[in-house]
Amino acid sequence: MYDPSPADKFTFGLWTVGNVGRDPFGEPVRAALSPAEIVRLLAEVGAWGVNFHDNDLVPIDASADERERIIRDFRAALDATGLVVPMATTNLFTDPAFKDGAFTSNDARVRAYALQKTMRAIDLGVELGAKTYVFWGGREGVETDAAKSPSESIKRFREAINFLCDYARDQRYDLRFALEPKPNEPRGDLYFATVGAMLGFIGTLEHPEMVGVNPEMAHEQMAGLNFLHAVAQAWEAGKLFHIDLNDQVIGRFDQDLRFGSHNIKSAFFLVKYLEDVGYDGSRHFDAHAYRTEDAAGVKDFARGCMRTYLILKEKAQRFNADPEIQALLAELNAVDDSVAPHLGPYSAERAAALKAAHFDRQALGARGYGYERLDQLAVEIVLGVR
Ligand code: DIG
Ligand code: MN
Ligand code: MN
Repeated sequence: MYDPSPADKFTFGLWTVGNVGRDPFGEPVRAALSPAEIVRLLAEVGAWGVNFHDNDLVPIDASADERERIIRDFRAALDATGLVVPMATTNLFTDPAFKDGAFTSNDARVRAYALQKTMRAIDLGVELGAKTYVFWGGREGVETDAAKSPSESIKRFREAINFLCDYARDQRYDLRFALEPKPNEPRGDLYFATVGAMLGFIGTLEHPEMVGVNPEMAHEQMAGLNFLHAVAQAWEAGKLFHIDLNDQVIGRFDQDLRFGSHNIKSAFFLVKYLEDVGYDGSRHFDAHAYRTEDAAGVKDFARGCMRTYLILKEKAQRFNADPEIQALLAELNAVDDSVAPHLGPYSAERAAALKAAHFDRQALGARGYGYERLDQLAVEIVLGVR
């Protein structure tokens, strides 16, 4: 009942189930897998698609022959398993050249190299079928604001995205860009820290219609924000082009935990929202297994992400079909006949009538909303007793 199918559009990046368990205080604990081995692993656990950074697939120093072999083997694995490549992105954060950022580096040579690397990575992503291109500015930030003006950095980032939008248009690529925010890590502070900051930025671009956001659950939660509200604002603005699902303990470094493994209630309301509004993009799990896990544990991780999503999807259906919950919501959202004429688009008549209307403020303040009952019912849905 909770087994994934291609219709669920579950995807994983090569770097997720390929994570070797290195952390700032420890060496790798798992063997590295080839891209083809990762594709076969994802097919075995029931994923629909696989995403990649350029250098997850082709190492930055690979020769032309190695590059050709790697891509051939990757394609063969895709063909053999039926997995697709919905999203691609550029690694602009691992190589030391990017230690002061990529598009916002103070070194103009680095900014130019980052554009070159990204154009080549876009070509590769499109060649393998990607329709969404993610930009996560992992090094676009500072440890000290003595280094550069934040507004100068915004200008540099805008120039880069405008240039690359024009490149994709020039190449006639069927591609949309999804900007992924994060408040900090690996830099002390990252520019464009939240979904809201990215939405504000997109409006300043030359081609805003081809640029949206890729919200990540752990990143908004690191900033102490309600991830659902960020996703809903992106969706409402027509800018939810992709989504990175995982989990996070608030106030910690980016843990990229298995989806639903910590904030189950947040995960429930997020899944409910995505399903209620009919989001039809990838459900991408940008997460990785605990460092304690072996190869079998990595599959447990991947299966757990998808299974929890499907369980919560079914619970959202139960919430939407629950007579008591729906009766409470209908009552809460009912509009009293006495106030209905006052609501709606502006007109001079409506404004005059509204200004003259009488409101019993004490009565408005005295009423109860019944949210304790409503939330208890939601919790009981999540707990599986309704
Ligand atoms: C980190 O959350 C970033 C990188 O994993 C990748 O560039 C992007 C795409 O999911 N998320
Ligand atoms: Mn993350
Ligand atoms: Mn991410």
